[in-house]
Parts: sequence; structure tokens; C-alpha cells
Amino acid sequence: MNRENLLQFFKQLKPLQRVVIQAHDFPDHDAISSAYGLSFILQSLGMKTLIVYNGEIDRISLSNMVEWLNIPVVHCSKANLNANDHIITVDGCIGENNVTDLPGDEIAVIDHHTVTAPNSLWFADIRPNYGATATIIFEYYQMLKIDMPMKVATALLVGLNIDTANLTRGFCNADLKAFITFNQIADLDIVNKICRNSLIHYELTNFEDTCKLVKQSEGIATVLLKEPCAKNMLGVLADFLLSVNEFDVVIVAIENKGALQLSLRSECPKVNVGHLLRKTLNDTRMGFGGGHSHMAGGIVLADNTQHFMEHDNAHFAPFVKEIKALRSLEAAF
Ligand SMILES: [Mn+2]
Repeated sequence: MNRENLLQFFKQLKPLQRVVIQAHDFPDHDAISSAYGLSFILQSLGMKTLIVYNGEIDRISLSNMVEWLNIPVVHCSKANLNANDHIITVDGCIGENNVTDLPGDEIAVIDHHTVTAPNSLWFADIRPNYGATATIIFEYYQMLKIDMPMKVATALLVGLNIDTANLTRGFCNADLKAFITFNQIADLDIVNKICRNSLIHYELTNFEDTCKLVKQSEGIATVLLKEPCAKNMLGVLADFLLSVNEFDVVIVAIENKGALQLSLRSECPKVNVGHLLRKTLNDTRMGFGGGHSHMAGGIVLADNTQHFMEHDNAHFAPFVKEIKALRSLEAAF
């Protein structure tokens, strides 16, 4: 991606009545902050923008961020989108299971997941080696020499911190450069207050549940939660389990309307959990999944959960089998 491509794309957007920026469903901090950062760029170029999402904002830290920084986000059900709208997807990709197909024409994807965008788009900027979409947005500011407002830097820094677990996973040099600039401009008291307050009282139950129910075999920790749990809480619990020294691959799941919602983490270099989910779910049509090498999410469709659990006993056999195969494959060298 160079300055010319970017300017060409913005030129194409210019005549539109409004530009819709869509975060992935059940958005996270990186998705909302990147949408916010992009909307400021487009507005400063004279365009009207609308940030939308589907699903829920289910982390207290994200609703605090939206409230404290006054980020104008709208649930898609209240956005009155129509067939004339043009949509840029950020931190997610059209065609993926976590990006709802909304009314309007999808014209662009800006993402850091391992995804393939359709050829028909006006613009695609996909950088799977980046720790956060926030860093891609940072580079747009640099390329266009736009001053980044404090609120935008504050949001983007939260997105970068949370996606990379405070620069401890899946980041590259570009993320470090973005971090330095964000850090100079952002309101660090607000960044830290958002990041520190990541739970609500009830969610302590989810930790209790996790501690009681976790099982492990050869470093693979698995949990099927019993109590209700916010979708994005699964990742928080998976990170928590990965902090246990003996575990290097983690699977956290909860049943949701007969389907199994999943969050995976890996610190084992031989086990890429993004690939693992695509191979065991997408390729077999048992469900959908994807993400990064070290963190991924997915869903086992209701008709197929019997391959992963028996009554209340979740064995996750297809995943465990594949993880063990990956581990032994590399060991042969
Ligand atoms: Mn992200």
C-alpha cells in the first residue's frame, strides 16, 4: 500500500453521500478505534461517515471507551442502511462469519487477519503480520500527514494494547512505531483506565467456572463453561488460562443455542490456532473459524457438536487430535 493507492481510493469515495465504516460483529477495541480513526481521516477530507456494527458491545472496557471518548457508533439495526450505501469493513473481512452482510455495497477491507478479500473491491489493505488494524490506520495518518487528535490516538492505543496483549504477542516493528506516536499524543490516564477496568463483577463467576472446569492433557487446556458468558469474555478467559505455565494451547467454549462458541490461544510455535480452526471447521464444513497464529475464534454449528462433546463432557477431539499431530510433525525434523 502506498500513498498513491490510498489517495486514489479516497478520491473514489469523495462523491459518495456518506461512507459507512463497519466494524466486525461483537466488535473489539481495535475494530471500533480503527473505524473511529478512519472516520476522522475521511471527515477531514470533507466526507460524511457512519460507524456501524452488528452484535453487541459486550466488554465494559469497550463501552467505557466509546462513552469517554464520545465515539459515534451505531448498531446496524438503527443505522437505516440502504442499497445505495457504500461500506468499508475494518478489522474484519467481507465473507467471514463475523462480518454481517449489511444493506449496501461492500467496497473496501482494511484488516490484519489472515483473510482473502473479494476481487471486486475498490480497495483492500490486508496485513496479517500486523498486531492491530490500529497500526494500519496510524500509517494512513503518516502517509497523508494528517495530525492525529488526542481522542483518536487514545482509542487507537487501547486497540493496539489489547490486540497485542500490551505488545507481548503477534506484533511487528510497524506496531512499535505506531505505539510510540500514540503514546506521545494519547491521554494515557484514559488509556490505562480503559484497559485496567476490563471486567464487571458478575464476570468473576466466569473465572470461578473456568478454574473449576478446566481440564488438561499434554499442555492443552480445555474448558466448556456452564454459566452464561459474554462472547468476548471467552478470549479474556483464554488469555487467563494461557498465563498458566503448564498450558501452551487453550480452548475455551460455551454452548450458545446448540452451537459451540470457541476462543483459542496458543504459545506453541508448532500450533497455529487460526489455521487449526480453518482446517477443522471451515474445511470440514462443521463450522467457521479463523484469526491469527496465536489467537483465534470460531463456532461449531449445532448439527456437529457431537464430534466435540459427549453429553456434558467436552473432549474437543478434532482439535486435540490435530494439535497432537502438529506437535509430532515438527518434532520429526
Ligand atoms: Mn484487530
